[in-house]
Amino acid sequence: MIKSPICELLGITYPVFQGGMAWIADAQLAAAVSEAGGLGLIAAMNSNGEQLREQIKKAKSLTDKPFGVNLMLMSPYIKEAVQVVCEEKIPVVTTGAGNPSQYMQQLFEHQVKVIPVVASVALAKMMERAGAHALIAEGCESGGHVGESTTMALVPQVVNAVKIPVIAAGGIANGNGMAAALMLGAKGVQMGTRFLTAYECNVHEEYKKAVLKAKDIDTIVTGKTTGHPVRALKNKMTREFSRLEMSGEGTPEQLEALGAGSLRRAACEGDVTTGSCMCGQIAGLVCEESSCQSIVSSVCEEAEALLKGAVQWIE
Ligand code: TUI
Repeated sequence: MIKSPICELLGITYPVFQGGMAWIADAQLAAAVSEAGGLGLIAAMNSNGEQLREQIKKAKSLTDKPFGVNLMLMSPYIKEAVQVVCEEKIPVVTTGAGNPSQYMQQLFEHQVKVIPVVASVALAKMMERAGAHALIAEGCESGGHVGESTTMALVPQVVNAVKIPVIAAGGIANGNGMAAALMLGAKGVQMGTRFLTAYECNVHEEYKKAVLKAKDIDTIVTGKTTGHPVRALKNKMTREFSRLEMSGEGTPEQLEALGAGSLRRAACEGDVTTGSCMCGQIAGLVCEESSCQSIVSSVCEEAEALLKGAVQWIE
């Protein structure tokens, strides 16, 4: 069985995190991933304090295993979310799309472990100095808000730069990806796209269908010119966004308006034409729906078999 120091740190069975997907990662998904032995995470992004508390209470009713909360640092409700996490004695948070420094002291005072998502060595070092318990190094293969570096290049450089455990994210959806991540020096993996088509994932059916249909080259990053680069499935909205962005025709206000509410429209209403289906480049590998239990255990079993078989390369 694959085990790593991150399992002991968090009291989980398998070193597999579920991505904190905004508008998607709810109590049901987080509880199912934690029940499967991984680390489930509720996305705080879409909720105010009371809505987040409700989701936390629901997850607690569905599992006795540890689960966490993902704090999206650009959220208008970030302060409330941190407060609720502390009050509800959540054992671990991951953070995304920014620098969580200003919230870390409060979280540490409430014994919350902090695992920031980083997209650069500079932020990784800063987070280690600030007391982070581990890091998630997320490459630009991932869906949603992305940095510049690929997982292949980012993970070993972050691993080299810090002493705390590093979790790899971006472009991982099966045992090959997990085995590769461990060989890059990661102590575990985070997957988002793979969990989009889990039975327990409440994302709209049309969004699931779009992910299942997607091929290797069906995602695109828009928003590089606005400072909010986001990877999503190519559709009418991303084509229009790209055209406005590339031609220089679109004003920042126009681009902002095109993006506003687009993830919620796709994830909750199933508008996969003018909504944003945030999704990673590995979508082409995600071809069936399955339970979180089978996702977590099959990815770990595949990785274990591959790692055991790797002696074939040694003479
Ligand atoms: O956060 C993510 N992925 C996300 S957040 C999100 S919500 C959203 N909705 C609509 C439009 C835009 C966003 C959807 N997907 N991943 C973690 C992540 N963090 N990836 C990259 C980073 C990151 C990038 C720069 C973290 C820190 C950073 O620098 C911060 C600094 O101040 O140095």
